[in-house]
Amino acid sequence: MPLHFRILLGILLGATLGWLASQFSGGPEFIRDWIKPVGDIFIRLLKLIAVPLIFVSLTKGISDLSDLSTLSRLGLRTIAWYLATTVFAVLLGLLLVNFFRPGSYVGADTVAALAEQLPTDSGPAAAPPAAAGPLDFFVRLVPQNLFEALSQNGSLLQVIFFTLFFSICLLSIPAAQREPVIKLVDALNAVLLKMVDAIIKISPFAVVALMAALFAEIPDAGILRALLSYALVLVLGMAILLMLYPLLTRVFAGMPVGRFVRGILPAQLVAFSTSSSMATLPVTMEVVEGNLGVESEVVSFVCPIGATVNMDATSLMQAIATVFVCQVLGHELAWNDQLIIVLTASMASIGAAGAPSAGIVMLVIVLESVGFPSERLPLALAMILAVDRPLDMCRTVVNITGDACVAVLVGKQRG
Ligand code: DAS
Repeated sequence: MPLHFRILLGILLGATLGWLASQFSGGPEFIRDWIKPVGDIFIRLLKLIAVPLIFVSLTKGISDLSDLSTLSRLGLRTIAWYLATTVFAVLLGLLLVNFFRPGSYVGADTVAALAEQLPTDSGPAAAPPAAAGPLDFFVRLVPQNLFEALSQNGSLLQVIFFTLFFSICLLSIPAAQREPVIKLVDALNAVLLKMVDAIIKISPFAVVALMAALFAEIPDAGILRALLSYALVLVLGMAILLMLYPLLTRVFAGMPVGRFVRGILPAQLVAFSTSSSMATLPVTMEVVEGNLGVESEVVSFVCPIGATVNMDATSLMQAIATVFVCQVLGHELAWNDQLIIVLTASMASIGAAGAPSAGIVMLVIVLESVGFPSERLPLALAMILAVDRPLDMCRTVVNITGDACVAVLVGKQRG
């Protein structure tokens, strides 16, 4: 049975189990003590893999540029377009989730029930240190201890700062010297993708546990209403992105909108059915070169990097999901927390692998970057996972469309 059907089955089974448990005394406690730990283990595995995955996939993405001159010729333009569309997607997500406030569809009684179980000393928006100066954020960006940055209390941004610093210096040493490092990074990337694959394979079981814990705790219809509104806000954001790409290729590359929309369709269908940008990559490259007329040198450079580091819909989802779960828990995020989301969601989507549910792997990191209490991560993940299957299929379609759009833009501008 395909993974997405197993996950859907897990959602239904978990929700039923949780609801049944909530009807009997001692039921929620049974779920908490004997079922929920499976979900907790799944979340710990996600947190375990996220940081090394970011370091290796980002290093691989940059070191694939072969040397600094390629970085300047094709790479900078490609990275500029990738970053521009990714940051736009995050800002769009924050605009939509703060405007429509899907998390407010949860009844006040549910929010109260959830909030009272929150640890009082660690709300999502943990206050910055009182002595924080105006540039403190940039000072703290530089990790003073790599292993501390990689550890639990380090920050994602410090890991990314080190990775970018490491990768650019890697490109600046002679090719013969850096070859062994690049081979090692390639191998590590392959191993980590296998680990992500293994973690995602156990996700149906984790989904049962997470959904059971969710519905044992708050089996009221309010959460369903909130989840539906969350999904609609995300779909609206993805629709806007899908309208943006043909406009960009029309304005900056003179490509007729119809040619782009029809040309990319075969890859979109594969993306929808596989939920994986990586699995779709061969088809994306074929249609970008064959239907959209981009030179093969540009296609073979821009598309593979795009499939791993350019995931606009995933960064859109992470921005919306992070603010949504904080809304459900009745906690507003200050503007500087939302600024941190722009950075971490953009970078987390770069580190996410182009695999099914990869966006969920990084969501844990974005939530922690705004001080979201670890104890409530299972609840947050359960809510997002409940509706993530069909949304992941849509996200993958948007991700590969964004990759194709940038390939057309970079290819046309090469002249
Ligand atoms: N399924 C991912 C992809 O392949 C998208 C995601 O998980 O957000 O693009």
